[in-house]
Amino acid sequence: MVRAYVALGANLGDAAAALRQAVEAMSQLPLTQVRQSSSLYKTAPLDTDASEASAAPGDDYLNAVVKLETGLTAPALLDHLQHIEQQAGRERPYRNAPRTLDLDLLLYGSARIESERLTLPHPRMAQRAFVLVPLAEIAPELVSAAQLAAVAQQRIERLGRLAD
Ligand code: PH2
Ligand code: MG
Ligand code: MG
Repeated sequence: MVRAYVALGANLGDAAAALRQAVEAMSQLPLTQVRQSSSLYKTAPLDTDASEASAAPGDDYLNAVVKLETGLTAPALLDHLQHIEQQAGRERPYRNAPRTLDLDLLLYGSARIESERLTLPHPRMAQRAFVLVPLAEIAPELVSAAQLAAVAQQRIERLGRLAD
């Protein structure tokens, strides 16, 4: 079994319901258990590609991070996460478009992977308060004070429990 961390995000529709349903769906995956989930956070949208004609800045996101134990390989886990995104009605009209559900694999054990589909650890996780703050809540050993300080200007507000 491998310990993996997944970042959840949504900023379209009932985002809280989408994140809760995603945790439930991950708990139903083969060979996989959800060990811990962070609180639910409201966060400012980051890095939206405003150069796209159709790109609006979008609403605030809800974000969270969960810890999984899984016997799936990293590519198989990614396939399942993308399937859960599709079930939630995810469309990809342009990069960083507002989304009903985004599931990003952050870490898969100590794996370092650079393939066309998957880069691990997630290459942008260290720049994002919406990843580091919930990750630090459930895995404080993985996030340094310096990393948190580097993203301290990004708006993030803890709303409460994601799952019980
Ligand atoms: N996801 C993005 C782009 N920007 N901003 C916030 N606050 N939360 C996200 O999950 C997020 C984002 C691309 O996946
Ligand atoms: Mg993402
Ligand atoms: Mg994604």
